[in-house]
Amino acid sequence: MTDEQKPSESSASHLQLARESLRDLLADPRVPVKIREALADDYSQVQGLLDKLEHGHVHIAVFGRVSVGKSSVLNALLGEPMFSTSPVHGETKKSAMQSWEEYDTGGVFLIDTPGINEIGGEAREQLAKDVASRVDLILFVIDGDITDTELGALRLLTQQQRPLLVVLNKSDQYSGDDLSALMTVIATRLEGLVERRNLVTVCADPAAQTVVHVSEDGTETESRRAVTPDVTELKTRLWEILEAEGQTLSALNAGLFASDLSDAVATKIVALRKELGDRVIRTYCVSKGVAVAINPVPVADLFAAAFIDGAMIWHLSRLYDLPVTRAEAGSLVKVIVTQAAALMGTVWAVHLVSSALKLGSGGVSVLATAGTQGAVAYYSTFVVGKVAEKYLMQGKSWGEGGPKRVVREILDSLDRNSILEQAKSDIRRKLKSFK
Ligand SMILES: Nc1nc2c(ncn2[C@@H]2O[C@H](COP(=O)(O)OP(=O)(O)OP(=O)(O)O)[C@@H](O)[C@H]2O)c(=O)[nH]1
Ligand SMILES: [Mg+2]
Repeated sequence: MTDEQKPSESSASHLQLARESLRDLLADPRVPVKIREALADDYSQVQGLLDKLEHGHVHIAVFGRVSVGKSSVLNALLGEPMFSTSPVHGETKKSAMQSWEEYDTGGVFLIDTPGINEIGGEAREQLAKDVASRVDLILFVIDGDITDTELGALRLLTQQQRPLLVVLNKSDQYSGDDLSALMTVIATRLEGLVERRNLVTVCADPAAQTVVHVSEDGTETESRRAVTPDVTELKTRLWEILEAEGQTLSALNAGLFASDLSDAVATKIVALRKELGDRVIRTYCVSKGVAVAINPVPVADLFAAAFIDGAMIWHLSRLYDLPVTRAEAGSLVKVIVTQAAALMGTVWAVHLVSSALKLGSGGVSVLATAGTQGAVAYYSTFVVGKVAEKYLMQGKSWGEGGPKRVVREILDSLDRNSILEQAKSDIRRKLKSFK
């Protein structure tokens, strides 16, 4: 194994890992459809990069304002009009790819993209990131002095650590002197951003020239003569880069992509667990609230409460891949409830008073107090759920301050009144659905 092969192999194994973990997540039925779709996109990108790595493919994409001649530049490189061009802005609507056969070792692909004008700052930023994270080399096409918008986009793209060439197209529109003056200005603006040797001029689709013929009798006729495109400077620089870095380009890119991706997926998983956890907690809160509201026996209320809380923790622990037994879940409930009871005496007291009220009276007052008691039960399950979630998030640990600190932090972070309001409306809705 030579040293040059190493980066490509470690990128490949990174990607392989990323692919496997994504595939597992995609197969997990607990993952909601939306997130699964988002992961499916990542998955197909990883798959694409793996294929690319395996075959040593290099992807080169054009980027730039509408009508600067992006598609024309690619056609000139290909020597064939493979991409559609037009004087009308916005001709290219979506990305498309063609193999560049001229580069003998093969495996080099040219990718056309739509112009960047039509989209706003944030969308442009996203597009820049997407393009740059997938391709190995960027051709940033301009057709005159570089604008502020272009400089902004260019800055975003150069952050991505990919080789980038700035291609000044339509050189036929300038006289020799004007062109060199223009190049000097552009090179100055690009200082610190793009190396001078990575700024090239081309004329991808020059306008036809008018030729005047003077015949022997002095009559003049005009004809139009097609001018051949010239992309030599670009081709030369591209080949230099491909010769020097060829295979490692895609390996480097894949490595960067894999590390970005694992961060992105980790963030998604955390968010996903949080979202699912919230849903689990709320479901149990409603069950307990309803059970307590409709159950006329207070002792049974409390029994149902502990049972439901235990089931919730059992369910949450599976979500966090740190499964607990029923017994462990039960003792966790005890720990949390003891701490919470000490810290929020009043609510617990209300719960008990309310239970007592329900026992002592009948008829209308049963209904009136049942709702309140249900809401309090809902709230207590909410607290237990949030505390248990924190314990699981910390890898089944209370951390330094023990359970007391965690319970206090959760209690401080909750807006009790709005949760009680939520509880009442959730319980009311559920009770209506029974009728
Ligand atoms: N004079 C001159 N015109 C050119 C040159 N290259 C492209 N054009 C013209 O510029 C216009 C736009 O070219 P396209 O290649 O479609 O530009 P694009 O950047 O792909 O445009 P969108 O896909 O709309 O973003 C066409 O009319 C081309 O003929 C050139 O080197 N010189
Ligand atoms: Mg185009």
